Amino acid sequence: MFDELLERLGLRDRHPGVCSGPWSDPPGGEEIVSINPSTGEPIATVVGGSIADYDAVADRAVAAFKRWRTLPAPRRGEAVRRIGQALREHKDDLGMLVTLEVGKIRSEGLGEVQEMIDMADFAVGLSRQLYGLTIASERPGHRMFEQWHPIGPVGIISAFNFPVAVWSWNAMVAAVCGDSMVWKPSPLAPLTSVAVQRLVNRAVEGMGIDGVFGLCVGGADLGRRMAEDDRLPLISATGSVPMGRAIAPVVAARLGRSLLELGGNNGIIVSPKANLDLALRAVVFAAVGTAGQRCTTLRRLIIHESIADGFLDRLASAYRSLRVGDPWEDDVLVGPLISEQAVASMLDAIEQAKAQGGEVVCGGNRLDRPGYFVEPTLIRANPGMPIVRKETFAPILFAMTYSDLDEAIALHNDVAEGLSSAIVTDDLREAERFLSPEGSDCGIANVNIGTSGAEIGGAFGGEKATGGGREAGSDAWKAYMRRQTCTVNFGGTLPLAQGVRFDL
Ligand code: UN1
Repeated sequence: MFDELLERLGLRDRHPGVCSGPWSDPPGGEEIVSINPSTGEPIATVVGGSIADYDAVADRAVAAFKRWRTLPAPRRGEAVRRIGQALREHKDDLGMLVTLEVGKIRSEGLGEVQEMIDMADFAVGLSRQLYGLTIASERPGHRMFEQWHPIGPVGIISAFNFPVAVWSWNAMVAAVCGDSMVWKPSPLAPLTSVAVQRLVNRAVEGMGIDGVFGLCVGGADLGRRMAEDDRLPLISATGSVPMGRAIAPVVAARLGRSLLELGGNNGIIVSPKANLDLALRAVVFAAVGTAGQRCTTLRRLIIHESIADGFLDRLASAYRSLRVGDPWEDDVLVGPLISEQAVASMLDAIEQAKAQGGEVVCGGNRLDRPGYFVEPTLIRANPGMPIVRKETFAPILFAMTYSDLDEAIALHNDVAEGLSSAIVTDDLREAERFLSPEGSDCGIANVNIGTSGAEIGGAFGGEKATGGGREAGSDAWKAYMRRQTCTVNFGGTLPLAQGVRFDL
């Protein structure tokens, strides 16, 4: 079944992972084995790029940029429209490949591709809406305005958990903005990136835009090279906080721009005025969806003391009823973790939680079967436990109680990251307080929904250790362009701003 899937997507074993129009075959980097996390067995090998291969892709991105930036944005939108169409046509297969390579359940694998399609549609519309402002000049006979120009080749570093959607957040927007790009996908998900690159190549064939969409599969050394590379004025990186801490200073040292979307330690406040049926569903999806491997995954439940015991009982029975297993099976809601290392770090975090006084309410174990399966785990904790402040990329939910809303908000904000947040309440004043300047300090703040599963139309990202970047919708496109403020004097004199006189 899987062999046919790979064949339909044109993926062969030892597939090259370097492309900027034509594939480099074979590239000179390390061989990266794609592992099926549901079995622990290899699916296929992708040959990554050496630094020299990367340099060639980046050079081609520079050359392509010089042409691409002169093409009118709506015509660049046409290339993106074709890519969206190709994704529609291959949604089923690509979604299945996501399931196979990173273990997302079937509907989430398909959802990931739908997110790419939505991004393409959004970017096509955006290609006619890259608006600048006209500004009232204080000088007579002058017109002042701003315009947005393409910034240059963009480096895109993506993570395993949204192996292709996060590329599309960046690539679809960067493309209509007039930027070329070099993509370094996660070495844990090389096959999906190769499959996407093949679809892109075919979609834009004949448009003469080779080099606009570049791919170079590789590891951290390649990421470092990209961060140092003056040819890439913008590095957009999604991944862990330590990854961001490694990349950002290197980009900053060359005064480049970085757009960071890093970790989260996301919380939800469940008020005594909540609809608890809704709260239960919101909490379970946010905490265990994608096996707890979203940057927006719910990691901290902050629940009012008056309802905590009853709610946690219901939550524990919901956890026990979840089917964990092969992600392509229909009734499975929780697939595997991505790797052996991910399992080890989850089990280690559970041990630390116990040692620090946490009480495991349910879960806590690895499943006794091949692959990287674990039980979603609910732990009663207190806010003083150091492990609660650490993002463990696994389905562990720490439950803590509060007595008044201000205390809950303070507790909620008392972590390094500031990505996503939510409150469940039917009380308007509580909800608005959570959304006020004294409320959640996160880039995403929700009422009566969970922390994960954002739509692409909004700007996505977070504050503090999450890195401050915004991707996808709203005006996130501005990060992919350079702003130019222009003043034109159409009078015959030269009045100066601020009333300065400089008479010759
Ligand atoms: C991530 O995990 O890096 O809001 C992104 C969500 C998804 C994106 C998560 N749309 O959960």
